[in-house]
Amino acid sequence: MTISPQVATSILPAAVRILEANWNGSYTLPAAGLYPHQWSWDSAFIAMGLRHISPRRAGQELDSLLAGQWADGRIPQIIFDVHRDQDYSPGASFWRSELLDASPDDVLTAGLVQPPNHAWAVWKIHQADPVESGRRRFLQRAYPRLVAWHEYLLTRRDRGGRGLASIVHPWESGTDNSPLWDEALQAVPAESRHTIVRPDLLHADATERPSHRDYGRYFWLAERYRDHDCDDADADYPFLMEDPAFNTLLAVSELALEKIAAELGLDGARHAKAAEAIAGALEELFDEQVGCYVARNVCTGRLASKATINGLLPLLIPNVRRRAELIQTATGVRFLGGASLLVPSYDATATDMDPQLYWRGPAWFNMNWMMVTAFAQAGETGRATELASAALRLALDNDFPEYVNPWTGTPHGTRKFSWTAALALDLEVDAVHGLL
Ligand code: 2M8
Repeated sequence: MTISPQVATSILPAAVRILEANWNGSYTLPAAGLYPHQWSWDSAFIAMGLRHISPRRAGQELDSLLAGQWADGRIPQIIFDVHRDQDYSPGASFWRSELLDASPDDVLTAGLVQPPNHAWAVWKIHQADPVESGRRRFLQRAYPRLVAWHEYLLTRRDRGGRGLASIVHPWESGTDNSPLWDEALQAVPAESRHTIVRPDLLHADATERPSHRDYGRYFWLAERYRDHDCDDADADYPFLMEDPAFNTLLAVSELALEKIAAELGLDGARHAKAAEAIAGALEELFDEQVGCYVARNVCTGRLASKATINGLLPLLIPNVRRRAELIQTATGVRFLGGASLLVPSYDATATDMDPQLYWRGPAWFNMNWMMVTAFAQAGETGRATELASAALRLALDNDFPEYVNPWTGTPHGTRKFSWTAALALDLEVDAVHGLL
């Protein structure tokens, strides 16, 4: 991969400065102002970059996340810093996890989860320094916890009974206000009992964040889930979605568990089988009309027939059956073919695509990093290189923004965003080692 010498020499110090500034002693804040706690899938992405600076610290990042795991196996969406409860909503005082037996005693957490990219991260951290990892018994400690996490998702969360995990809230997808959830959210009342405060709007423009109406529904769902003790047994719960991105990460993480098991001298065959079963079940979510995978509403059985970045991510699964169609869609007018610098989060041809509104159009660095990996894996090295170069340049030129306009590169959301810095660092290291 060719990256300009100026970018190559500037990414490392600039990214390290951000990761240092956002490190709070045992984990990395996604962004100091907007996101003042530990977020689940952020930590895994951040650790994938941190491993290049300090494999030990990358391990600590995951250790502190796993300390928040519940007895039922779930890894929570957020582990709260109680000193900053007023800085983010909903916080620890909303979730009241201390009242539930299944939650840990010593940390307060949200009841929801986020996409399962953790085993993938754990394996990468181990590979960065197997000696250090071995000394800390990192894999030995993480493996049973990760197995319990996946078991939770494939049992309690298989609400559709088809071998895919369901999300119970848009926040669980990580792509909060993606158009994939619009139709299903119509069944959710827009008024919550909780008074909604929006500390997020102190740090990002209201035109770039989910609306107050979206928040009404988010809080209504969160209250309903919390008030049912977060037990996943609420028969009439109105929002259950099978997300192709969430389930892709579960399959990719099962493949990582296979490798971790082998490293520990255990039989990893069941993990390979689980990955294959998830990939097989995902096939039912392929939508010929839009040329990618879509989400299924478990409550109604309907498919949300929209082309989003979530639906391209199954390209990360080795031997995915629809590889050719996915590459065609990703490089066609709906995504990169529309003269985009980076892959947008939503169909560039959709009339409601908004290039600056959160997960309804802008390009995100974690998603583009996964697309670089997917293209490289599929043998599309030219694409991978081009995308990685654009991501590195846009990250560096714009102070590592949360997301950008995919056509112009204009930055949006918060800046000095940890996963942007960490994943840019990872891309640069791969580039330097000729891995792209
Ligand atoms: C965003 O989500 C949080 C809720 O989890 C929010 O909007 O307040 C999403 O971009 C999510 O993917 C990310 O993990 C989180 C923290 O960076 O922010």
